[in-house]
Amino acid sequence: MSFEEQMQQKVHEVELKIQAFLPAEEGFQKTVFEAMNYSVLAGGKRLRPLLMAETFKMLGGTDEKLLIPFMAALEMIHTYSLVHDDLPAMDNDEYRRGRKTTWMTFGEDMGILAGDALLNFAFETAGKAFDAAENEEELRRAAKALSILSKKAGVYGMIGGQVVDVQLSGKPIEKDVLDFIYAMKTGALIEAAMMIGGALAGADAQVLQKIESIALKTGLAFQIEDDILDVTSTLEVLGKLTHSDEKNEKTTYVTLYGIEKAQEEVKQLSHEAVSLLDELGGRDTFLEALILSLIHRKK
Ligand code: GRG
Repeated sequence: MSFEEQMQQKVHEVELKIQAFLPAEEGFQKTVFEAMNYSVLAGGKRLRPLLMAETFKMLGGTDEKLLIPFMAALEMIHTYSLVHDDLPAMDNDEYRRGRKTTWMTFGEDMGILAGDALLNFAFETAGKAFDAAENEEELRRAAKALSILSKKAGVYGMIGGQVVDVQLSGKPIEKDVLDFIYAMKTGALIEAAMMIGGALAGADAQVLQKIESIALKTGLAFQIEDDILDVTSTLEVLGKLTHSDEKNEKTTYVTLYGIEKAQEEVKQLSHEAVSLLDELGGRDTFLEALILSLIHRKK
């Protein structure tokens, strides 16, 4: 099977796993359930749950009962971040994942509430891993995974990065501050994905630290490619309007260095990530191919 065929199959399997945790659209608060499902089911690349599952496998994990709730939880947190990022007070975007953004479809109030709801529901979902745990060791691994998830999604992770990003929109930014924003805003959830996969497979602190560095490089490369696609792609391919960074007067790797140099940086960071992965036994794994495939992604 080619990499693309394997990828398609794996994404389909991830979709089914996530769907199983989504709320039924019923009750007086039905609208918020519809808005949550609308945004999650719009179909993203599912990169974070995929990275989680592939890191888990690479490190010898087999029993997926703790892993699956965390895969769904992380995709819910990622989706909430997109729903809020698209709001008028943030990037004010009209399209996401090939359809109208959640706030455009359900109103700004429901956009805010659906994002809040997804964040909270993510932790309810992750909690299901504790119900599935059958012994002390599994409970310990689930607790480690939960602590990674909460930290990386919060003020010392994704939200922290978003705060600096929002505050500095329209202002010139030095490279070190831009790197901070990228590491936190985008890198943190990629780190969460791979570290949780590792923690659930029973990786020790030293291995988790190495995974964090691999994920950081992968996350930085991913965000720089996102900058490039924002100026080179189209709404049809990307599923969201392009030139969003220009509209929001954001400093990016493209505005600082130009497309070619930014692309070189993506390559460099991805290859560094892969050589660190090899040290952990990741040579010729699907995970390695996945990280490298992001260099030339189209969306
Ligand atoms: C707390 C009010 C409030 C808002 C939070 C934290 C936050 C808003 C937004 C996070 C920042 C953000 C959206 C970073 C961008 C990271 C990024 C490149 C996202 C796109 O990820 P893809 O390409 O998306 O994996 P798909 O749709 O494929 O899942």
